[in-house]
Amino acid sequence: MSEFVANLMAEVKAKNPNEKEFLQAVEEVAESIAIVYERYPEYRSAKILERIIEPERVIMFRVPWQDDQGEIHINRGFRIQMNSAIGPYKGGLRFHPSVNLSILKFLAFEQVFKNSLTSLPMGGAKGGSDFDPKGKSDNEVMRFCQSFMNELNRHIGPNTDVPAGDIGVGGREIGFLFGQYKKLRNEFTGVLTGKGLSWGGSLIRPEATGYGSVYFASEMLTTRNQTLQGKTCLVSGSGNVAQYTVEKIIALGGKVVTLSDSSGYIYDDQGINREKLDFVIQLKNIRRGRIQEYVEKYKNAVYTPVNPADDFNPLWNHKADCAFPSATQNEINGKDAKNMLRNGVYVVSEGANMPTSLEGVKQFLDAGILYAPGKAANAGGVAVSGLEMSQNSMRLPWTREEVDARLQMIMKSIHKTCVENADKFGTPGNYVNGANIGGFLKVANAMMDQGLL
Ligand code: NDP
Ligand code: 2IT
Repeated sequence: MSEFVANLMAEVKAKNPNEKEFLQAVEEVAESIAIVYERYPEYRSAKILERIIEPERVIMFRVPWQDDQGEIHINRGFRIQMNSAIGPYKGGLRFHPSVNLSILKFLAFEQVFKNSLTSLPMGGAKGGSDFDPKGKSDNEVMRFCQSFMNELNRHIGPNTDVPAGDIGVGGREIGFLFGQYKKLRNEFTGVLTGKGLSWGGSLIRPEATGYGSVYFASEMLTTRNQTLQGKTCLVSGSGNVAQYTVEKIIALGGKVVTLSDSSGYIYDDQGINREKLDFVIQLKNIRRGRIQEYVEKYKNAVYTPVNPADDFNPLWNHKADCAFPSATQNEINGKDAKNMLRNGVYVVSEGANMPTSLEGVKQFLDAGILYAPGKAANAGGVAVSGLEMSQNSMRLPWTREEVDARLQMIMKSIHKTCVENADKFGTPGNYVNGANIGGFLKVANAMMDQGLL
């Protein structure tokens, strides 16, 4: 660790004790920005990174709601408005019992760089609640979303802050949130993305993160004159990102052998084909069941429960060429990374945000594999959110083909930005530096132009 990073981290740690995910995200970026500061001392004296680390605004609020039996529950709601240098705040909402300030600050911090990489005018934000949608009825989820929006509505708007989905927030939740915003404000505007198609949503938004992550992997493979055709792929998660990652890998001729949820994973040596994927989509999105049910239907597949307290995750210990972690943060630790490399994995495209621990990242970088950090590889989701905002402003929907073509163009351009910046700053092939520096420079220049804020 350089002296600059050590000093910076000591300060950030003192100010934000116990925020381990946030500290992890900052440390990973700081290592890259140290290189920029050396070459361009004007950013250092303007303390651009130090300013980006401090959120512009943190909003924390009470979310009371009543369950179907009439019992009252109180959850905590958050919105972290991290940076608005290049556009309105933009980023998802996460509903999961693990949600806390550290997790949302890490996500909002990452979002600043990711949104900048898309080349669209979007600042960075994240929000959510420790509410657990699992096992709740549609009516309970609706009452929760309405209560959440009762407070959030006063902090957001189509030109101020535009939330979207993340873990636990999909089309159903965005619908309830949008309905309540419209009722409270008496405005039909593009205040949220991921909306339904008949009320302002964009084609390809549900697919965008997964498709984008696979497009990014294909771009990385192109640098070695290869394609996904015939490649064996490990995918984790079984939610929105994982589902469309599998769909695109199948379409490009790859073979997916794993999927997971927070209880365990399935390994299907014959590969997850279109029919099996449809079963998973029905299982997870409609019946809201567990991935374990996959092996009751497809007898050749094996289910293994996973205990997050164990020192490695067996999902990452299978022979494969590519890995698409698409569940949650820190799902790949140092030991998992070692297992992956030993099993032949040489392409990692992060659909999830920060799925790899710092130790794991170091191993991927040292091994010189094609490793794309989440802020580059999963930027397709927010990019198509940006395209949804454009369509809302124009009041004109684009076709599926048009949005998909733009998504592909954006993923190509992010890849190019990463490669060029990695080269320019003396670390060729290092997509972590490439993404961090590429995302940083645009925000930094906007902040320099706009004065000390
Ligand atoms: P979903 O809620 O649709 O799915 C999440 C999946 O991850 C589920 O299979 C879930 O299992 C699993 N999961 C969640 N928490 C944990 C945990 N603590 N341990 C193990 N597994 C877990 O969310 P998304 O697919 O939208 O999000 C997945 C990842 O992608 C997240 O990191 C998110 O931040 C990131 N992302 C999402 C984008 C989007 O557009 N939706 C855009 C960019 C990144 P279970 O069913 O058991 O909860
Ligand atoms: O992490 C992410 O980029 C998202 N959850 C999507 C954010 C968005 O505004 O579409």
